[in-house]
Amino acid sequence: MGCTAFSTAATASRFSPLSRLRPLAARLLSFLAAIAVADSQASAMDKANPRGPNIVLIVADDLGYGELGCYGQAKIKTPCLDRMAREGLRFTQFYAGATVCAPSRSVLMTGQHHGRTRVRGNAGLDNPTAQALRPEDRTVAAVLREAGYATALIGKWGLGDVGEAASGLPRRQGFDFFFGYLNQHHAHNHFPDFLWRNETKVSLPNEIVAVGTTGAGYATKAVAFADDLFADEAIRFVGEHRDRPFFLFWSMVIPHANNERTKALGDGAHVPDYGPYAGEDWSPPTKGHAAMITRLDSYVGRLLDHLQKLGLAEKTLVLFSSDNGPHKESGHDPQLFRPSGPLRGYKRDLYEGGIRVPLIAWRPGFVPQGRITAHVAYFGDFMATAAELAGAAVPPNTDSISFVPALQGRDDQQKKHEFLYWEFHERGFSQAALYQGRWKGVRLQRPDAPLELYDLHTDLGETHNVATEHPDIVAQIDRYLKSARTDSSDWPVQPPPPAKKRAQARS
Ligand SMILES: [Ca+2]
Repeated sequence: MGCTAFSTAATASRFSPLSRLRPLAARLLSFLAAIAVADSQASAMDKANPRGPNIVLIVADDLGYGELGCYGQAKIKTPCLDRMAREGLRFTQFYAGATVCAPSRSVLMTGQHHGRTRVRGNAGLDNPTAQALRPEDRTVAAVLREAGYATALIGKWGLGDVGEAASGLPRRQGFDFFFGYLNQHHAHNHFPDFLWRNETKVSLPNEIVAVGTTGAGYATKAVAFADDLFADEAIRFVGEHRDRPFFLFWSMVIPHANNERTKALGDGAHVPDYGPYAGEDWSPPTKGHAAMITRLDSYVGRLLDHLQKLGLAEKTLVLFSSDNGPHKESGHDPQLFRPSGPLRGYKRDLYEGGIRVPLIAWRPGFVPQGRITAHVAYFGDFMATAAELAGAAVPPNTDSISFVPALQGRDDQQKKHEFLYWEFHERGFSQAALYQGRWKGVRLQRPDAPLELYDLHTDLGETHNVATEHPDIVAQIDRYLKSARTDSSDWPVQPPPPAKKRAQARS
């Protein structure tokens, strides 16, 4: 299983005299070269391309911090993303907007943290308007469109739907074009019998057993794999817009589980084939889960290769991330892959495993090659980053710091967050905050629960609660948690539900 080089710069460097120098000297020269790149591009606006670079934001669904080779994964093969990291920049402390889908994507779109963004949870079918952006919300897609970008969303949305939630439809929220799933229950099904092209239903040749009315269910005749279609659309969109700045939000639905198929058949990892895992002595869903991630990896390779062939690589910033931590809902063996890497927890946890995710950045000549940054950033920072690159203003009332300096290897000039914030409304109201990139406060299920405190610098796995040893830091985080959020009538602070109802809080 291979993946060809995407970047001409990277290809050249492997054969340059530099590569034959002793490692220390090579590292020094690389460092000096990175400084030269940064100096020559002190402004984020690309002088050769004053309209701003193209931006492709790829977000996987429920991909864990430890599920890529470049983040330590040993069993699942991700050669293209590993190469993307070698040719670009890898963030070690980057966070999703939330520990589940909808609020994470709301943070990503609005640049407001979880306590202030519109959609703060997976609302489900009972209250669709609570999961819809409104006309007064200003998304990063709208900002980029007004700056002259062609904008497209391909894949899963989850922040608006036809009917009561129509205010949040992608084309009312800044996207010129949409192809994919509006409803995230529908998006559980990787072989759906329809998708949306803008506001029109497009029939697919898959035949399904429907579960509910959203399009969710599972296929009995599986022909068209949705993420394959998304890859084709992404490639097409990039080619058609090669002559103007474009923003593509490619929102994959793998490796999310098909929860309905898990319940019915015990296997929520329905893929066209098991790829390199067909011969492994693993259960079908375990093979399927690994195959989903390797398939995802190949899509990214295809895109980067395509950008290279079109001559767009140097004009296009590609970011790859995930919307929350890994799930364990396909019937697969989560222990086999250690999907959170060294972190504690999974999706739906406010511990690091639920919210810390990969971020890889790639743009030859702009993002220095082969670097790692410890800059602490999160989904909400994409707004200010994209706005800076496009030469646009950041909307007021956001919680967003551009990470362009970090992208260019200028970490010493990078502004930092004092706090990052998350909350979670299932199983009672929980909150978490990260102070100074180091001190992690977690309060579970009740607003009056004691605050847990972890020192991520010495205890990445959050195994030792040091709250009693640092009452001053606890008090500081406690004050922040009480003041960080705004009230939302759609998302009131509630005590934990009775135990028997907790199992139903799923989406
Ligand atoms: Ca997700």
